Amino acid sequence: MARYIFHIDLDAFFVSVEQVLNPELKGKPVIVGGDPERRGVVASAAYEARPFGIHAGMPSSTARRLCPQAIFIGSHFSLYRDASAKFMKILGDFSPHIEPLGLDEAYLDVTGCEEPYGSPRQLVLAIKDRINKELKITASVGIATCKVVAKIASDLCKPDGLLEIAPGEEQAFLNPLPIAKLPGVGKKTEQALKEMGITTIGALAKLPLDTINRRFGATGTVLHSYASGLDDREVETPGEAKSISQELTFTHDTFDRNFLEANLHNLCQEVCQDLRTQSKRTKCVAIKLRYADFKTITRQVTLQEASDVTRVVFTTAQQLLSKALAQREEPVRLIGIRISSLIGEGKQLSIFDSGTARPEHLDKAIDKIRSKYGSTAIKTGNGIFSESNQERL
Ligand code: DCP
Ligand code: CA
Repeated sequence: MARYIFHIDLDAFFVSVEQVLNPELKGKPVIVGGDPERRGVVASAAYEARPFGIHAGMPSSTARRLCPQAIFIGSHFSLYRDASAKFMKILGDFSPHIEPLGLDEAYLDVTGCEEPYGSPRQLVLAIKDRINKELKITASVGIATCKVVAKIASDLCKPDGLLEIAPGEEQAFLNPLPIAKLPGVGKKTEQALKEMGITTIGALAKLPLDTINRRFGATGTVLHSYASGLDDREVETPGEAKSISQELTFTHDTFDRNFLEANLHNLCQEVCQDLRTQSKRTKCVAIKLRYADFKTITRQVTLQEASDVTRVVFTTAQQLLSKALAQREEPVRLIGIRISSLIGEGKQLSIFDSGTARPEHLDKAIDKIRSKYGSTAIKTGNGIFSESNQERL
């Protein structure tokens, strides 16, 4: 299953909060920011003021010159902080994987959470509805398989928009867009790229990586992958240990499913042992496959219930592997596992849990032996396999 990532951004945030408190301001060219008489700057502009060329960061005096009928209001930060807290709480009700960015925007990884709603789009509509009802503010949402594409999509559909970029459509969506739409491209980079004849995201993606690296160094690599719609950054919930991952590159590329599964099992055992050592459980399991042609995919799923049981993580990873292998028939050169959205201990054991209690005991016994005698000392049935075709990176 591909990832579903939302980028959610409230429209004209400071202005919208002011308009909720004073409905007379609705539909008018309101500007929240510093006093035009005192060299203040615009913090937020209503959409009604934007056709005049007004944007955040502009001197308020310029804004007044461009739009004399604009209504200027000073900032009230405690109001914006309260609205922001309510906004984040609403998002948290829809997915545990939430990464706030500032007061009025956030990434949400909803992979697996969309099922009860029917589709990611329906889930977005439910979120927008809650925000509308509880905050009386509109939001714009981008849906994509990665952060960078979701962010660009939400920006393009403002205000009160919803733009979904289907898996596989990323490059076609990005190609015609002006280079300044790519996160990470500021004024200076935009100018430097223009001097190289690059004005669209598509043109940047087509440029050989060497050329862009020579000019921009490591930043160039990142921009080049973003322009190609490639971004495997996770949605990182603050305060949580980010993730635990392990991967293995094979000496020879392989089609052999049993071999892949056996190695996947060993990797699961390792990450789960780490997880248990940290007294944590995981809510999210992802696998990574790199094919002979270096194309790399990740597939991830959210568990119904957090777990630290190797069997649970392995069974989930095995299902992801089966789906991925069914979708692409290419020899595999690397396999990896990542568990994320880690949460602390506190599981309440129920009397009905006897089914899962046994694997937990087995895990404990295996952890003990492996930590005493090393990771090759014991493997369960799934993991017994030749290790001559493995190379750890
Ligand atoms: N902000 C600010 N100064 C800036 C940019 C933003 O004080 N230079 C504040 C005011 C904005 C809030 O941060 O309301 C969110 O910033 P956004 O860039 O998301 O802008 P808006 O929410 O106002 O508008 P948009 O609808 O384009 O998101
Ligand atoms: Ca905003």
